[in-house]
Amino acid sequence: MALKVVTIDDLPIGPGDVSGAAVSLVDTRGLGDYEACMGSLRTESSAPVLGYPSRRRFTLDVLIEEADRLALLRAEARRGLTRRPKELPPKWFYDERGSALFDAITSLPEYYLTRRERAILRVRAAEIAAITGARTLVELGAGTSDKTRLLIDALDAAGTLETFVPFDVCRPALEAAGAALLDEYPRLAVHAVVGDFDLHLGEIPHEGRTLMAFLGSTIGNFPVEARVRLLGELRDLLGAGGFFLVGTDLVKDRARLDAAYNDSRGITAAFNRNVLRVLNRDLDADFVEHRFEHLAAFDPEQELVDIRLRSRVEQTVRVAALDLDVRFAAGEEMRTEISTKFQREPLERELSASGFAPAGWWTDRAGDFALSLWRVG
Ligand code: SAH
Ligand code: AVI
Repeated sequence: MALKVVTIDDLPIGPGDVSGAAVSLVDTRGLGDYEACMGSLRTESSAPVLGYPSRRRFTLDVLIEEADRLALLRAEARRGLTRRPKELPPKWFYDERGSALFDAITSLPEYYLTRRERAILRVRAAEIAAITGARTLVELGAGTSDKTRLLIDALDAAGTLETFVPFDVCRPALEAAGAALLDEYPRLAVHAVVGDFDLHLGEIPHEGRTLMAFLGSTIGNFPVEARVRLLGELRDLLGAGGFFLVGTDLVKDRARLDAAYNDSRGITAAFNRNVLRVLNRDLDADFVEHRFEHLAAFDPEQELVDIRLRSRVEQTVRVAALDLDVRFAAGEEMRTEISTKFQREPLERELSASGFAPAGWWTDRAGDFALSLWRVG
């Protein structure tokens, strides 16, 4: 697959200019319409503003363009819908609507993960900044980078941070977050990268002492073999002396886990079914959402929450872009995500085996969630 890198450089500078330009980048584009996006980009620099560096930069590298994204979706949907049991990778949840639904999940009363991780970061960010002295902060699966601001604040206060590199498959999320960050951090360069964990990790730019953060327990969405592969790639990318900070949800009482993925307002169900909308829109499919039921249950043997869509009826779905008719039996289940829950010792063994040495382990007071820091040996 040919990948083209588009770099948007040197957006206007100064507090008013930057926020205005960045917001208009997001607002004026047909989101998801990448051609229109490219057409609306401006490259200009204006006079220095007192108290600000003479040039500030917002760079957006697009490692996966729309045509490549659609080709990948076609390949992964064909593979997933024709195998038994059927399965779809979770990356396809995250169009603009899916990212907004995930954001809504993070404030649900049942979904404790985000609050717990934020609580740890509030207390530990300064310590993490002191240990790492990072000049570059990379964030994998950055989304809104909301909690990450605690790390940025601490690294900024320590005076080491120069560049923030949010990496995500969801371009609208990166654009919105980039706009806000430029406004909030006048000294920070933001180099956002639109890419896929499975394809583009090796192309993430980073200079000097680097801290790579993978928050939210997104690492738990990888099956174990893919997770081990990912850790090896991150170790190689970081090189000796690089730091890896990872958020992991911990094994706990089954009822709380089940509740976290079956919220009473149905937001998680809508998030799960969003993948069907993505297939309808991008592959000209005719899934009817209410014919699929959201299922999520903790599997204590595998220590993961298994997230699926179950066909309520026998039905055939047409996926026109694949020239494919997909038959679902009544009650047939299709896996859309796993969310692994971790324990300290096995996780330490896995990271050590991948070449990382422990540099910090912190949990919230209830012991629900862990944030751990690792140094490449
Ligand atoms: N880090 C944030 C968001 C977590 S949601 C938090 O802690 O709250 C998971 C994020 O990973 C989403 O923003 C999604 O777009 C991104 N993501 C999922 N699969 C991806 C993939 N294959 N490649 C790159 N990003 C991916
Ligand atoms: C992004 N990821 C860590 C979330 C999780 O908890 O596994 C995604 C999610 N799926 C359903 N609710 C939240």
